[in-house]
Amino acid sequence: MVVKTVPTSPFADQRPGTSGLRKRTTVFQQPHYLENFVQAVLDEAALQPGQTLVLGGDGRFHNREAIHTIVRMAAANGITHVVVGRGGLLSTPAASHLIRRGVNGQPAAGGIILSASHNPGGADGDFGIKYNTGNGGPAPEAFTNRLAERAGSLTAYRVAELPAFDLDVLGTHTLGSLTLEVVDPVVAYAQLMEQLFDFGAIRALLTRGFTLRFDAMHAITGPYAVEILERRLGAPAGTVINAVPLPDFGGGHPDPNLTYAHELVEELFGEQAPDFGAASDGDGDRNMILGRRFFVTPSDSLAVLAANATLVPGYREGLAGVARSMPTSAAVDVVAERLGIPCFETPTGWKFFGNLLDAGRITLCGEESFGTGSNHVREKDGLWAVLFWLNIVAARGESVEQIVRGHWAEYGRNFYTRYDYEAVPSDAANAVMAGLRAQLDSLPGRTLAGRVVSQADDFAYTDPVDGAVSRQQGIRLLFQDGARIVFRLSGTGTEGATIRVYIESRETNVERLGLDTASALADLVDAALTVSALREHTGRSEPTVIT
Ligand code: VG1
Ligand code: CO
Repeated sequence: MVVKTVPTSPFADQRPGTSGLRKRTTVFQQPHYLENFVQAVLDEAALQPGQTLVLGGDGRFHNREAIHTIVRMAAANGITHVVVGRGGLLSTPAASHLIRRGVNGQPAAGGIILSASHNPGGADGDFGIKYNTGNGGPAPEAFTNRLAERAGSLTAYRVAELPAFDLDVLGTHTLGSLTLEVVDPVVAYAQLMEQLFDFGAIRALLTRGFTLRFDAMHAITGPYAVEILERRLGAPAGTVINAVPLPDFGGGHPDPNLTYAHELVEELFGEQAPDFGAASDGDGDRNMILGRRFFVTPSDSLAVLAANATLVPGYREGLAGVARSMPTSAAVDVVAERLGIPCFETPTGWKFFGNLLDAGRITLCGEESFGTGSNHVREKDGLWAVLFWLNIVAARGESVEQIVRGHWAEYGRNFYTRYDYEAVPSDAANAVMAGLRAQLDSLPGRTLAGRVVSQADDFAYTDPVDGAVSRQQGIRLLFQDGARIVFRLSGTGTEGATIRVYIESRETNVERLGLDTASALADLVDAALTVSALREHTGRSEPTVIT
C-alpha cells in the first residue's frame, strides 16, 4: 500500500459549529479542504489498529467522492477497519446506532458522518462533516475545539493509493491493510425500532383504516421509511412520498417544518387529509408530526412523548429523567415535575445530551428545532419519533389532535413560536446581540408586553456530569408569569448570520388553551422586536421563516 504525504496549508475557517463543519459545497471542493479537516479528525480521534471507524452520509452531492477520499485517508492513517453504509449512505441516527453496536459484537471507536442536515444540497448547496465518538454521539466541545486548532495548523495530510472499490457491493473488501465492510444501511436500524415499539399494535391500527403519509423530502429517510412503514408495518405502497434520496434533494430544502415540507402540509390540511403526517430532514434526525389539520409543535411533542412513554414497550419501566435545550419550551418541565423526575436544560445542540444519556440520568430529550430522541442512540431520531407517536396513537385509540388537546387540558399549554432571520450580515446580527447584552442589568423589574421581567441573562451551562462550562449560549428574558423570550445566533448557517428569536408563554386558563399561537404571542413578539431593535439593526421587517 503506497501512502502519500501531501503538503497543505491550513484553513482558518474549519471550526465546527452546532453540529459539525458546514460550508458551501464549493468550499469543500477546494483542493485539500476536505482532506485537511479529515486529517485533523483522524489525528484527534487517534484510532488504534484493530479499532473500527463507521462512515456514511446523507447522500447529498459530493457524498460519494468524499467517502472515497476518507477511506483512502483512513487507510493511510493506520486505520484497519471501516464500516460504511452501502452507496456511502447512513442516516445520522443509523450511524449512531452502528457506532454503538459495532461489528461482530465490538463497538466502533467512532464515526464520520457527512451531512449538512436540513441545509439544501447540490453543487450550489451545502456540505458538512462531523465526528461522533464511541458512545455514538457528536464529539463534545472540548474535542471540537482541539479539532479546530489542529485543522488551523496542519502542514500535511496522508492518503493511500488503494485498489478500486465499489461502495454498492455489500460485504468485506480487503484494501491493503484496510478491511472495508459495506453494510446495508437500514437493517440494523429497523431491528432496533422493532425492539422499542409495539409493531403489532401499529400494524393493527393501520389495518383498522388509520391513514398516514410520510414525506422523506428526497433525503436519507426514504429507504428507512419504506422498509419500516410500508414493508414491516404494512402501510400501503406510496405512503412514503419523495422516497428516493437525490443528491440535491430534488431542489428542495430538506427541513421538515410548515414552510419547507409544504407538499405534506397541503395534504394534511386539505379535504382528503390522512389521519397522520410526518416528515424528516436531510440526514434523518429531525421530525415534524402532523395530525389531520393539526400541527404538533416539537416542544409539545417532547412533552407528550414523556407523558405517554410507559405506553411504549421500550420505555415501559418509566423515564430516569428528561432534558431539553434551553430555547425549547418548558412544556416537558411540567410533565417531569408531575412524574417526579429530573429535567435538565442544556445549550442548543445534541452533543450536550450525551453525558446525561451516558450517565443514565435522562431517557428522553429534545429540541424545539424538530429534534427528539432517547437513550436508544446518541443522536436525535426522526423515524423513531414517528413510531413513538404511532405507538401512542395505537395505545390510546385517540387522534393526534385529541392527544395534544387532552395534554394541554391536563398540564397547561406553552404557546411557542420561533422567528428566524437568515443570511443577515454578521455585523448587524452581532449588533443585535451586543445591544441585548448591554441591557441585561437594566431589564429585570421592567414591564414588557404587560409582563414583568424577572431575570435577564446570557445562558451558561455547567455539565452536571463532567463539569464542563459553556457560556454565551443565548440571551434569555424570563418573565414572572413563565413567559420567555430567547435570542441566539445559529451555528449551522453558511451565509452571513442567522438570528433566531424564540418566544413562549404559559397558559393554564382552559378558556384560552385553544387560542391560535400567533394571537396568543403577538404582544411578546412585538416586545422582542422592540427590545432588540432587530428591525433597526438588520433592516428586516419580516423573518425568513416562522415556525
Ligand atoms: C440548529 C438547531 C439545533 C440543532 C442543530 C443541528 O442549530 O437550532 O437545535 O441541534 O441545528 O440539527 P442552530 O445553531 O442553527 O440553531 V441538524 O438536524 O441541522 O444536525
Ligand atoms: Co438533521
